[in-house]
Parts: sequence; structure tokens; C-alpha cells
Amino acid sequence: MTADTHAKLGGRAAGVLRGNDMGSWTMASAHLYPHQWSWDSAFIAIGWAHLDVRRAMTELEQLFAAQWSTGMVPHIVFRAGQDKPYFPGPEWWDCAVSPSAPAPPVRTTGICQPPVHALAVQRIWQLTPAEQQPEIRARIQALYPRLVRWHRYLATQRDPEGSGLVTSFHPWEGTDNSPRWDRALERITVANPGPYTRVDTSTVADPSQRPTNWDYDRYLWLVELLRKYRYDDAEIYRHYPFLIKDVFFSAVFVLANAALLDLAEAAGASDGDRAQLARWLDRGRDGLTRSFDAGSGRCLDYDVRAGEQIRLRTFASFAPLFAGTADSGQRAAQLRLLDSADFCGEPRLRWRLLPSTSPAEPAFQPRDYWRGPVWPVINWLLWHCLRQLGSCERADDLRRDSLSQIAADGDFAEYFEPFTGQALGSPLQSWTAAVTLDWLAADSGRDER
Ligand code: 2M8
Repeated sequence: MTADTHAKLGGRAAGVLRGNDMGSWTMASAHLYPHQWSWDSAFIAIGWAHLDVRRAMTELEQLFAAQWSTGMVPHIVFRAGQDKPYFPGPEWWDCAVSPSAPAPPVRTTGICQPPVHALAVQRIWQLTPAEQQPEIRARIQALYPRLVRWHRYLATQRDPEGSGLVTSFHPWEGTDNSPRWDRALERITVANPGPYTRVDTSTVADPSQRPTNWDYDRYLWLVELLRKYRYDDAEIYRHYPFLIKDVFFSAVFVLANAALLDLAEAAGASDGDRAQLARWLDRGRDGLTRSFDAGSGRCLDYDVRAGEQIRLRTFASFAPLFAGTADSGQRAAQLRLLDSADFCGEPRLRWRLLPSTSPAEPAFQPRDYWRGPVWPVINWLLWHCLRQLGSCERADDLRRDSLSQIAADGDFAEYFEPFTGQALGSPLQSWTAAVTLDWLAADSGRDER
């Protein structure tokens, strides 16, 4: 990429964040996702950190202002006005039924998303110029206990077994229509949510890039059940049909615990918190090791209700890589798998990037959301981990190909068709712009990691 293309792409990426900026929080995208999403916000803060570390901190502070008393950080904080429709909105979730939800006027959903937030704070701190360090350090110190409470929620309420693996309650807890959830959703034979009208399928140019109505019936039905259990984690665990030990979510949790430990000095963390974080970190690594299938080199999710492993080939198969596994055998097996014909070595791929679902899977669909397309944020996480693991050349290829993919379209798409590189989903997606800024900084040598 020439210096000129580089500068132009950076300028446009910054323009996307500024265009979606609502002052103290950022829309995930202006048309399709007009509110504040949890893990989007974390990636967005990484992007802001390259433009203004203060603004980056504000993004996270706003999100954590909506934290539940259980410690859960909700997956959406509803902030946009009526002029920007999104379904399902706060009425469908009706989180006031839970005593743990934040008090009005704060309105949120009752589920969560992968905890990328600690990685964002780590990145902000790395990029803070010396003269702003006293202010940013104080703000990190104020936020840190909330981050620890969030992690405690995941380590306890979402892992009552103490397995080191986080239990997901809903497909909306990250990768919506991933085929990883298909069997669990198929078991839900009664799915009669009240009448509803989708907004997403009329916002996106081609509705076949979105989940089906069959999926939405089940997503909304599950929300009705969560509401029935008043979003009480113990009740949910007792009665609810969808409980999945999600190895990708769990891998992000491992990374996030490592990031909080890395920040412990700057944040003035107590010895107790440090010891606790170290225990969660070890337990998470052990949980992923137990979920690793040496025969296939893949890490496997586990369906708690069905009592069975989920054996599909998706990006989540690489959870040990995402978690920065210290096991050299696992790492070698995963790196081989990554460039095998099942994933990045598939000869038809436009770029050697990790697709959300392997093209070798029968469920693979190249244009449908989490069922095949390439997601820049997932490739950013992989890049980040490969670098930490010392696979710098592979990481660099991933970064270069990702930037080429994004630059070819120029509209910072939500996801991309793996064979043609065609931009899909929402344009001007904030987190795509955010990771672009981080990748460009690594290219320009401004990266101090
Ligand atoms: C997508 O999910 C939302 C529901 O949360 C939707 O489809 O309406 C997912 O890609 C999710 O991971 C992401 O956080 C969100 C906003 O970008 O969009």
C-alpha cells in the first residue's frame, strides 16, 4: 500500500468514526445499528485511541455506566432516538423485570457479548501520550473495578461449574446466525414469539445477507424466556433451553484477563484482584485445553443441555490461538489448520483471511452474515494473537490482506464475501473503521506494542 493510499484510508476510517460519533458514544453503524453495542464499543475505543485517547476512554465509561448490578455489561445500551428504528428495542427486552438492571432512564438488553473491553483499555494506555498519562491513568483506575466486576460476573454467573468456559445464553451474544447454534435452535420446537416486524431486512440491500425469519422466531422466543426468568442467571441455568459453552467467547475472556493483569500496575490493582485474575486466566486456559480435539486440531464448543460437543468448522475452532495458547503442540496444530484447505488455504478465497465458517462445511453460505463471510474484527483478533505468539509473518500477511480487502471496497463494510471480496451487510460500520486505524498504525511504525 502506498503512503498516499494509506493516508487516505486512515482519513476515511477516522471519518466513519466521526460520522457515527454521538458525542460520548458511537453508533455501531448509522442505519442498521443506531445504538451502543458492547463489543463494538470496545473495538471502537481502540479506533478512537488513535485519534483521541480521551474520547476512547469516554466510549468505555459510557458503556460501563449501563453495567448491571450483577456486573454484566449489556449487549446493547439503547441510546438512539425514535427517529432511528431498531428491532427488537427496549420494550421487547423489558429489563425492568430484573432487579439487577440499571435504573431508568438507562435502557439495555439483558444479555452480553465477548469481553473485548480490557483489550481496549490496554490499547488506550499503550497509546496515551506522556502529557495525558496522569488524566488517563486516573480514569483507568476508576474504570478498573468495574472491569473486574464484569469479569467476575463471567467467571461465576456464566460459569457456575467453574469449568473455565463461559456459557452463552443467546445467539446474539456475539455471532448471531453462526451454524454453531443450529442444532440447539432446532431443538426449540415451540417458538411463538408475539407478533413482530423486523427492521433489519428492509435496511440491508439484500435480506439474504441477514438471519432468516426462522432464526428470528427463535431469537425472540429466547428473549421471552429470559424475560420470564427475570434475567436471573441461576433461574436461567435451571430452566432455559439454550446454554452453550462458547470457546470463542471463553478465549476472549482469557485474553481479557491477561490484559487486566497487564494493566494492574497502572490501575493500582489490589493483590486480591491480581490473584483472582490470574486464577480466572489459568482456569480459562485449562478449559480451552480440555475442549481441544487433538485429532482434528480444533477447539469445540459444548452444548450444555444436549450434553454434546459442537463439531463444526468455524472461526471458533481457533479458540486456543485467540487465547494465545502456551502449548506449542496445540499452537502448531492450529497454525497448520489455519492455512489448510478447510480455512485460509481454500484456493478460491480472494484473500487469505479467516472466514466465519469453513467453506468445507455443508452449512457454509458465502454471503450470509456469520455463516461464511470474512469479518474484519475477527481477523483483527487473530492478528493480535498471532503477533503475541510470535507468528509475526503470518500476522503481517493477515493485516496486509485485511487492509487490501477493506481498501478495495472503501466503504468499511460489516463483512465480506470470501471468494469475491464483495462488501456485504452494513456500510460504514464503526468497528471495521476502528480496526483499520489500528492496522494502519502498525503499518506506519507508530505502533508501540
Ligand atoms: C450483529 O448483531 C445484532 C444483534 O445484536 C443484529 O444483527 O441486529 C452482530 O454482528 C453483533 O455481533 C454485533 O455486535 C452487532 C452490531 O455490530 O450486530
